[in-house]
Amino acid sequence: MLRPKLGVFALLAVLVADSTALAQGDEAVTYVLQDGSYYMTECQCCIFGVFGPVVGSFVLVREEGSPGGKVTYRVEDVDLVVDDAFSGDPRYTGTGVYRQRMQGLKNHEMELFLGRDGACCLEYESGIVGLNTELPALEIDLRFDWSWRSCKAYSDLRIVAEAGTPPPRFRRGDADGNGTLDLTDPIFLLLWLFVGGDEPGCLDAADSNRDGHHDLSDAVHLLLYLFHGGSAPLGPGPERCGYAPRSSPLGCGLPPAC
Ligand SMILES: [Ca+2]
Ligand SMILES: [Ca+2]
Repeated sequence: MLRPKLGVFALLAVLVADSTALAQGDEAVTYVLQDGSYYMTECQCCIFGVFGPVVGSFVLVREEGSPGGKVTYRVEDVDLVVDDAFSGDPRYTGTGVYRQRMQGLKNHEMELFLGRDGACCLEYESGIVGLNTELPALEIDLRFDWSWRSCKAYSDLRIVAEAGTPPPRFRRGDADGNGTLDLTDPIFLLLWLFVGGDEPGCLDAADSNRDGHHDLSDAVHLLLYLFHGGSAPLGPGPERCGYAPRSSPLGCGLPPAC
């Protein structure tokens, strides 16, 4: 497993861009993670770990009247998925705070309160780090220290983000796009594949076994999951709408109800 010196990353917070592109007043601006974002866990005596690119989005909402030359943003709707099938493509959701100091010594900091797969809550912090350029692409490294038995352990989250439109969210396996997984989904798939039925609006969602194409095995996979205790569709899973952990050539032209 790749194990870079994480202490270095904690010092590498850089904010690039034009401050006018960030949220003003109560305006909410969606930020989308870009290439270079990743998530990693490390543990001095553990045999497990997670390392992978991370995708997703969050929303910045500027708060008025921030004291001390700081500009404070609420970080809302954090929704991140790590591309790490070994540990089940873990998903992190939550909220946080982001602060900039634009006068005197320029610096910034971010705190995120994240839950993994619906659990609550891990506190990731960047600490106060130098802000050596202007806005709006956001690059910042956050860290969460924890322990496992007598081992020191930590998780690092590197966020590289720009304002933009997030990728579509869906539930994998929701072939008919009605927002839930049930018997109608394998039926929809079978009708499409073999009887000339309607094509799924979100082809990636219809690839229930995430092998990159559609065939009978997708319908069988869904039936086994729904009625025979089979494995759940991989990220984004069937429970909540979310992002696919990696881009798919299938695409999702018409995101389903979420
Ligand atoms: Ca459905
Ligand atoms: Ca498939």
